[in-house]
Amino acid sequence: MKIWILGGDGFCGWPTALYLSDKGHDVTIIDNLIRRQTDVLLGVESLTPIKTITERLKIWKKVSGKKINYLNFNLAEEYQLLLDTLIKEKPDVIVHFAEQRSAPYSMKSASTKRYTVNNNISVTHNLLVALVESKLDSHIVHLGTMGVYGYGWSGKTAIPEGYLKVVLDNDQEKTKRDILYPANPGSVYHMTKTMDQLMFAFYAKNDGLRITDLHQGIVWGTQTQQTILDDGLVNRFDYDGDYGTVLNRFLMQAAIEYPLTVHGTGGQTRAFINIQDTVRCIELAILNPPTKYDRPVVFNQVTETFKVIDLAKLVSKLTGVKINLLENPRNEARENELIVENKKFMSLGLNPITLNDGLMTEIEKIAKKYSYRVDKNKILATSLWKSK
Ligand code: USQ
Repeated sequence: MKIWILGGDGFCGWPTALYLSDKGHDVTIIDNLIRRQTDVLLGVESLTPIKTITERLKIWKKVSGKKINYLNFNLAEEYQLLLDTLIKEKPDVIVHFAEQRSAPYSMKSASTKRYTVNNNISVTHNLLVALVESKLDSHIVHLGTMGVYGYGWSGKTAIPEGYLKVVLDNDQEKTKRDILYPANPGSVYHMTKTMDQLMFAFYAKNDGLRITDLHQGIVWGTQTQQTILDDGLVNRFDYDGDYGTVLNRFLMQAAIEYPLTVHGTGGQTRAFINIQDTVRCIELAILNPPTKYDRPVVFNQVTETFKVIDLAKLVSKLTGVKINLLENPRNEARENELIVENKKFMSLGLNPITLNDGLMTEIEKIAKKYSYRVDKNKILATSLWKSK
């Protein structure tokens, strides 16, 4: 298949591009490299030393004998170029990762809130409009987030995959409906992903666009079977207070014996998935597309749930590093339960990597190996949800 990866230079996009190329697909990355510029603005670097996109692609060609094409343009702003390129290239599938993905960064300032909304909403909408205009039938596979459901929920029934069965209570007939699970974003970033869902619902209904929305949990791990083939293919690893995600941050902190930065009590329960399962899920989604005029298909792309404090205890037990309970910079529930349905990917054959399988390898092969690159001044999370 001819597959575009929007945002294919990023943490999820890069290993996905390699995986799909390895499987024999004709892959094109479209990326304006903004994530690398944001690192420069924030004064941080990936823990792993990542090569330029041109070098990465050259190394991939040498290692695998396969070519990945690369286009640099701004999907939020260069609509005509997007439309012309679509008409010329006619991709079968478009995997859409091209969004600002950090919740703390999205809450940092008025400017980062506006950037996150302007970029994320415009990229998604431009893509949808361009597909309608081009009259192509490309399948969009979008990386959404578990955070669209919010974490205020606590109960005994699992969060369903996208849609909730309801009975309209103010209706004599007690009509049954399937509605999008009520959106409850916890940051400006998460809010943009809830807005994406509405745009998808509209364009699927009105224009018959075929859309899969993947509600992914927090990714941990770094390498995949393709990124380990050469040091120059290594995936990025964010550890800083804005882009680093909780478990990878704990792994890096353990490697340098920095007390684990638990926000609040650590009672927050979150859903997790290993990066190698992310790439497999994307492939499964590509191989199982919706048909025209179906509502968007939603998968919960998660394999395990944990409380933050339990992750910290696990890493602490493995490595002996201390735990530090910090004042929480976020506005989030101190404690929550979380049960999530993920039957769809399981029934398609996903055989998940669990935390027990990979934690020590991550600490030894990545966090310790590159620990000399850590800037300790960039570890604490400083973006506040509310000014003090
Ligand atoms: N946390 C800590 N200590 C840290 C970092 C985070 O206790 O050093 C806590 C946070 O307060 C939060 C939880 O860990 O309660 C998760 O934070 P995170 O930074 O790992 O994840 P989050 O901000 O939710 O966002 C990440 C990705 C985002 C993706 C999302 C999936 O950056 O792109 O959509 O995970 S989910 O969380 O399921 O919505």
